[in-house]
Amino acid sequence: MGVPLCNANLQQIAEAGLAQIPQYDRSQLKSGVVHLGPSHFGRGHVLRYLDDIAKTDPKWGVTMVGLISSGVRDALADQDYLYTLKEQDGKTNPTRVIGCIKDMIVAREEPQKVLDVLSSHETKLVTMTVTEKGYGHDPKTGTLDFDRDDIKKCLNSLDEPNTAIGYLVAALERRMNSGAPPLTIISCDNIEANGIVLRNVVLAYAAEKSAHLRKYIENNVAFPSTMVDRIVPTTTDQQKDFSMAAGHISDKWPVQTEEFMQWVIEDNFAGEMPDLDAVGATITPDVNPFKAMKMRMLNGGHMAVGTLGKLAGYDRVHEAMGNETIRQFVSAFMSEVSDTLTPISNVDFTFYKELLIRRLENPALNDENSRVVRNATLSKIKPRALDAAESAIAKETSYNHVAFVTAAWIHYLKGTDDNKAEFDINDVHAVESGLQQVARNSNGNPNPVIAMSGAFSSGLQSHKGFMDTVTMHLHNIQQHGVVGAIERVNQQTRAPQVQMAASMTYTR
Ligand code: CS2
Repeated sequence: MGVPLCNANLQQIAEAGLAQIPQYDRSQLKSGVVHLGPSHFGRGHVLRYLDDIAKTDPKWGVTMVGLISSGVRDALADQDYLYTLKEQDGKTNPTRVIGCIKDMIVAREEPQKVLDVLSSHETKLVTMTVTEKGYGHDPKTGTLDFDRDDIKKCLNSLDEPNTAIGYLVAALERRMNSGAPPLTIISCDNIEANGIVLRNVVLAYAAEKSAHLRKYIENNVAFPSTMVDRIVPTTTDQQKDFSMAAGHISDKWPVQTEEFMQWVIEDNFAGEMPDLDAVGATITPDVNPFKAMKMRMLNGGHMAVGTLGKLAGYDRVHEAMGNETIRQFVSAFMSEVSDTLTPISNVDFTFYKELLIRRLENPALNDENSRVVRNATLSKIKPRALDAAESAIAKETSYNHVAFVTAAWIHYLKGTDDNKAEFDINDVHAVESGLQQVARNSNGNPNPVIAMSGAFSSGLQSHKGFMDTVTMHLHNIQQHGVVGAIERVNQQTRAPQVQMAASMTYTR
């Protein structure tokens, strides 16, 4: 057993050189921020920024709210809500104790307490990492999905919410009635136009309560859009056990991440805000170009390496990147999709690509291919690949690599790799809807999967060039295996000049 993580042991932890401890007096923390969703990403990214904020201003301490599961709360409650964050660049791997969580509540157990903190006048900022599903929206329209069971249930008992959106609206009503200060609610989930989606669903939900509440929200609450970036793999049980061993800090739920982090936030706030700019966030009038860049190059790159890697028999992202054929393809894929992007001043997409390749190669992250392609049918193939194909068609640039990833995804759905080993495709929708079976039966014809998946626009489905290219690649993958098929693509593409950027920035 190592040194148990708790307030009383912080000094000992620092003196033994085990981790950097909070450089502020935790007893002075107030709860200016409520964070919804104790996900790995939330704890590895948003809370890391807020921990820096707490150093200079203790009023921005955090109350963490989990909706259903009590797992993280149970783990952290025994350790005064402290946890360790390992920021692994592959060489030094510094560990930092994050101290900014003041309290943690599980909504299913203490719903009133959640409403109390969300409507407290001390709360000025809400941040959210509740995953795409947590918004209750229809991804096709970006508006509240009144047909969803959880939303229906919530709307049937407006004062006893059971969804993130229901809690927000119930709390905003209380804030309206008690004359609370304005509130900023920041979505930190990786969905397109996240601020707009959040505003849409909150306003639609509020309108079911009263037009007056809707108006109040329009006038007093801001929903900035954001681009968030940091690779935060899921902590494995092995890592948890390892952290409990002698010579370490005993932390029941540590988080491991990389050195790089980025948070671009739309300059759209209501009332008082922590100085996020001072701790490295970028505040900008328009986040959309940053979001598109990250979604298509990084998340699209993840989609590529995860799909191709798994088919080639690799479980880990860095292992797949260690295969030169796959690495060259991923690099060329990123270059191809960068041609579809709107230029951003001071940003060099080639430097950005080089940095991304280095991040994906980081062995210390040990990230899983199955994580980066998880639920691809519903939430990944469209924003990470097909949107780039549509832009490429419109701009008359190349879509060859995107078509290859599309074909590889169709093949991946079958759940058998090039060595004939079966694997779990980690895509609930594809399994439950029968799409996986359709892929297995379709014998080299991509059309049945494309038609059934719901991810392709009619324009893309009727684009002969794109569809023929997908069909050709699918044929090659089946015929030569994924690596053999990639070799054919790489031969047609000039060898990418990947010269690694030395620093963690990619600006000019
Ligand atoms: C990954 C992301 O699962 C995925 O879709 O691509 O979680 C990725 O690690 C983050 O967006 C990085 O910021």
